[in-house]
Amino acid sequence: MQRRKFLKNSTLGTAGILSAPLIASQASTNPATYSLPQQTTPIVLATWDVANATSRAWEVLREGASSLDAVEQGVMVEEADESNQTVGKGGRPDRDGQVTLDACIMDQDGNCGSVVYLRNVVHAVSVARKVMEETPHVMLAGDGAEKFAYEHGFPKEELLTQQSRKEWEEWKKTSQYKPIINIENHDTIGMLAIDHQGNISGACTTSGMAYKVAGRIGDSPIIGAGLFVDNEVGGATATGVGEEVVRTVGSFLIVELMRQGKSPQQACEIAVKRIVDKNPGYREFQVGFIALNKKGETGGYCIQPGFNYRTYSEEGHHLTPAASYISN
Ligand code: SD4
Repeated sequence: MQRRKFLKNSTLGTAGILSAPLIASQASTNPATYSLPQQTTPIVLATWDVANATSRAWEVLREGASSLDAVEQGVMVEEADESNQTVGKGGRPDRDGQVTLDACIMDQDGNCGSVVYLRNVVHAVSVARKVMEETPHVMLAGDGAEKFAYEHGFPKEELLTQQSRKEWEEWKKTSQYKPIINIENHDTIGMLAIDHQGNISGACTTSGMAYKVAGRIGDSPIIGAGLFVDNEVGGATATGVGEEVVRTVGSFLIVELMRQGKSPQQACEIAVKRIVDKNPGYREFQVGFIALNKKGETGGYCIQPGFNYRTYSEEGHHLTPAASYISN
């Protein structure tokens, strides 16, 4: 914020002294000017078709609250929705029948918080926010994260629903006791928003890969991999096979590409191609990214067809089918 104010002031400050063409040429060559938003119309976008979540985030933004409040409250909708079996309550368990949640959140000042392997607490994203705001740490895991959640008033709750238990019991009959890596099994919610002040925040929350090996952590709670925000540039978040996203530090990569002048769409495409180029097995799994820049431009791209993302702005609600590396 400080830096943005400084840049803004210095641009305005020089306007009276310098001739207009010189200002224009500075604007096109100085990457720092990228941080000056053309507009601060609020917008929210999220991985997959999560209309209830983006509607909630939009309501929060419209009331004038921060993008941080919007992304937290938006993804909480999916955490509470038992019918979404890849997030929060109702999430599919690991191969031993335990539902374990991973989540992270990042604000406009670069503050971030994360929880991994959290059990018995529905709103992992809110625990992550508490880690960010009330501890000097970024990440809490397992029993420590759970204890921290109770200490901060979060209720203990059974996360394994009858439906997810039934499916897990079916899976055990035929499985080779391996985690499933398929392309249908992805509805992790990653959400990015800009508020009226032009500030960007993001959140990402998941129950991880269904029937994973107990203890496995994916990309979703890893800052830089499943989510990254730099308020001078933009934000990005991921869904899909977390191992592949971690290997490329995908969300950080996208934000850095945007810093270098790529559009959110171009940056997502380059990050997916990086995964494809480094991975002969890319036809076997899905990875998708969405991104947002300071101007409110958005983008999304994935390996396999079938990925889409929801946006909500003053223009209304849109479901955008993302282009993919492998065509239909
Ligand atoms: C993970 N990225 O744990 C998550 C999985 C996912 O919908 O996207 N699920 O690897």
